[in-house]
Amino acid sequence: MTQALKGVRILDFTHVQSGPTCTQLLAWFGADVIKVERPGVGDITRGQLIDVPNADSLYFTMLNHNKRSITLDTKNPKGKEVLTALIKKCDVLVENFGPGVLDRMGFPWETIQKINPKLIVASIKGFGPGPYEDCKVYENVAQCTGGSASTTGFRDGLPLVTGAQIGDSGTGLHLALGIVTALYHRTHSGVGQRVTVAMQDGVLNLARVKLRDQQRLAHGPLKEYSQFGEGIPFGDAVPRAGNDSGGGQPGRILKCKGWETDPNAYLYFITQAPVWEKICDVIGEPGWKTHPDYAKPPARLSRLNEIFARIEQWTMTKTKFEAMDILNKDDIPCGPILSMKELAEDQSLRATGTVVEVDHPKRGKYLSVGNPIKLSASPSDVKRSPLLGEHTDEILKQVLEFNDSQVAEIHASGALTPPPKVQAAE
Ligand code: CAO
Repeated sequence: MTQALKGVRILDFTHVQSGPTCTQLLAWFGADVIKVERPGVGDITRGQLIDVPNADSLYFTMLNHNKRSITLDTKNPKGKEVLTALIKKCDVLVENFGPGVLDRMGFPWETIQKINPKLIVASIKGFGPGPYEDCKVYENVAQCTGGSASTTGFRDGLPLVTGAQIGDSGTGLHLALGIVTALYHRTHSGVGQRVTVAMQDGVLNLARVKLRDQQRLAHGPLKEYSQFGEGIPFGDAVPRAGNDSGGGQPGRILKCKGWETDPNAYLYFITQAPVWEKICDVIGEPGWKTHPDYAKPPARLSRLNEIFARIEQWTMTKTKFEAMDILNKDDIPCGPILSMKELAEDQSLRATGTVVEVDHPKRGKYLSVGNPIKLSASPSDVKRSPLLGEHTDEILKQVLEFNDSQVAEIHASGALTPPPKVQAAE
């Protein structure tokens, strides 16, 4: 079996989370990803949230699998020569520098196109063209400016950011799709193009059901929101909806047995209309199957608090896993709130490669999330992240075909640092 992106070479100028998510996916699909890092420093995340002394952080290792690392000072004249040579040899350049950085380095799009007209240049920025285009952006800023935070949390509480990194990793996913689309386009056009994704746009794309609700507000209250049943009027913007389901089938998070001491003893329960009669039987309310206040979905909308309180009386008698087993037998959609501990220990996720154990020469074994996208003819093999500059000489010789004296000259220029020696963790 060959890997889907075998033969594609990526010049990876990404750092922190958004860009590295994208290039890691491409590497998992078989692309040769060459990560260019600043000599001595590297991707700033190597040294952030350190848990094992002298080892790259999990923040870095979990976002940079299957890549090669070269150090290069792109502000050094010799470094610029090496970068130019790399641009000639690569299919895609991916970057998520702050606005204008690539131009200031001396590599604006026009220059890159002249060096290699087939190169695809893919960028993540915080905002697209407009009043904020020059702003630097991190994850939570994107969540706040993309419509997620204003619609997350409880109606009478603060806007909330989510644990899922929709601003960074979400935008990285969008960019990866843009890159493979541009690569496909190049197979018949023969030319490269620019691919850009703004983090604000990526988050808004993921929050599109809330823009749907914004427009529905003009035609009346949002009846599936809890506040409708509570008689609380809507304002002119989509409110925060707590744990209400974002779709047409009402749902809530309900307590399960043990909730008093276990912060994750909860279950998401959806009162899907086609299985309403089964729900009534399970919770011991057979009368609700025919009662005009409960039998049909529109009648239930103003009574959701009462209905979910009754369902919760039932879920509180079961653990989240017992409830899941009982409800699944009747095709009632539900899901336990799984902690990170439970996910880390989940054997089925290990079996599919979604959770993988990786060995690292400086930190030993650690867990990571593997490739969540499964291709039947192109499986992903997760390899550890590179040490800073681990492949510098290998790339200079193998990819750029420099001879020993040319490599020595580049080293002497101070444009890069010698590769580290790799030794197994003790
Ligand atoms: N050699 C020499 N210089 C290098 C270099 C290299 N290999 N790699 C980077 N640099 C320099 C850049 O040239 C730049 O210098 P100038 O400002 O003098 O032109 C400098 O490093 C800083 O680059 P930056 O602006 O990208 O980095 P930052 O740490 O100041 O900001 C971030 C980080 C993430 C806020 C910014 O890159 C950004 O807004 N990126 C776009 C949005 C994004 O992806 N955000 C998500 C990040 S993940 O949460």
